[in-house]
Amino acid sequence: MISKPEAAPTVRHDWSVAQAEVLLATPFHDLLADANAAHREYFDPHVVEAAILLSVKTGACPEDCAYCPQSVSSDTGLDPERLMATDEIVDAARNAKAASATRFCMGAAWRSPTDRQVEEMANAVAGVKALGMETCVTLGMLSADQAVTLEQAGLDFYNHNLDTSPEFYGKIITTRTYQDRLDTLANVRTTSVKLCAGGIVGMGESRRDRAALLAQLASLDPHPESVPINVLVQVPGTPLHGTDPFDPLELVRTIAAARLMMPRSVVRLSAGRTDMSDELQALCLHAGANSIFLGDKLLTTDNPQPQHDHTLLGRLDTQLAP
Ligand code: SAM
Ligand code: DTB
Ligand code: SF4
Repeated sequence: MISKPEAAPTVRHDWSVAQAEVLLATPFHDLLADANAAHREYFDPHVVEAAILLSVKTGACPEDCAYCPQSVSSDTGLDPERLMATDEIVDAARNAKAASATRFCMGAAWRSPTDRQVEEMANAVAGVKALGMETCVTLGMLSADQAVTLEQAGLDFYNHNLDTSPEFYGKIITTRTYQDRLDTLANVRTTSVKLCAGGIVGMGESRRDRAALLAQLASLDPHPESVPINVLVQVPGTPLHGTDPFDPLELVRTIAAARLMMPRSVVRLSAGRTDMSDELQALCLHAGANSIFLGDKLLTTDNPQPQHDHTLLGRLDTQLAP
């Protein structure tokens, strides 16, 4: 008989790395059954949330994140672009709303914004909010005062990822520490702005690293309201281009474990979908993912064509959140 580790659809903040690793190693069908049950306990499994991304300031980023095409340390031939004007950003949000997105996520390739840049982003947030959309920004490291400025503009979510385990982190980024990232999350938590925090898989990390990432995320109290799980998009010219291929079923396990460890959080199947089969994405949604980025572009890289996504969701009897 297969001995099955205890599934825990309850909300806990004391997951050890070893417990998370046991969860990831659960026999596949048991893990998926438990994750799907937890998903159904907290969410309608037929509904997926759709967010649309816009890169509002592109490239020339001083950080050395080895996965990122926008870093000055990468040689990707990307044309850097200055911060977009507020009305251009709001126009793009209007298009996103017409394309059925409920959340508009604005990303900037900054290490940490100046107060002036935060003021400009606060204006953009207010403009997007006025369209009746949820707003999310990802601007790099943020102080508590800057988080208050964004809160006052009506910001709903701040995205800042831990990316990987504390142990693997130093192989990926050297220009800011894991603690810097935790400090930004804590600064956002001094306000009512909700947290979107997750990571990337497929960077050559071990299963234990994925367990440690999930344990870190689950130790946040409350859990991040949104948990993006990105699969590395391998961009030529970035240091991680050429990383060994990643077993897609490890992605499914990671999503299932995220669902079980943070059962009330929205888990987003984020970057990397262009390289996934429809069947793999279906398995990820079955394992508890309930959000995607819609639109043919992420920040600088490709995302599936919207029509393809609509058709896939239809084939899965799944609707977009109203
Ligand atoms: N500069 C800000 C920061 O790093 O916090 C915000 C933008 S940054 C592009 C947002 C996130 O995108 C990163 O934390 C990382 O998780 C994800 N990301 C960037 N490049 C990626 C890639 N090639 N594949 C998968 N995810 C990626
Ligand atoms: C997140 O976790 N994934 C999004 C969003 N947050 C900002 C970004 C993915 C970026 C993929 C690489 C690119 O398009 O530049
Ligand atoms: Fe800069 Fe963000 Fe890319 Fe890192 S992930 S290089 S901080 S844009």
